[in-house]
Amino acid sequence: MKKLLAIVIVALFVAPMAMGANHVVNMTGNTYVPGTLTVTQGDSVTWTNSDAVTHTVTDTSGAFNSGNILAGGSWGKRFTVIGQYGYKCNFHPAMVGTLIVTPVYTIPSMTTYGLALLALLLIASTVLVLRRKRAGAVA
Ligand SMILES: [Cu+2]
Repeated sequence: MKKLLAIVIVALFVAPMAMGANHVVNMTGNTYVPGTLTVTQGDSVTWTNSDAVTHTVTDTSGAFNSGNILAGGSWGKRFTVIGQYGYKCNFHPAMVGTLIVTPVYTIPSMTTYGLALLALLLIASTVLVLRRKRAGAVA
């Protein structure tokens, strides 16, 4: 029973982070599009350089730095730490963007997370019923 509970807890809290979505920020006309992007903890973001000049994705507080992203190139990173990140291009001071990483636990709708919870509860209760039947505890 304790083992099952541990599996359920790990599945609920680790699985959503492991299944992070992918987002794309386009660099075009010396602008990040979208300029502000909100993602969920564990998601990945890929910056794609559609310009004919080199850009960077450089966090203003030093949390990350892409290095040079050549024309047509791209750079990606997975974000696991919650927060608001202001970033800029080292070559174009007016080229700025914001990335907001929100906690994985605040998904407000019955989407994948809710369905996974329902499935796990169903499995857990089925296992419990089967165990009781085997033990002869069910009248
Ligand atoms: Cu640039």
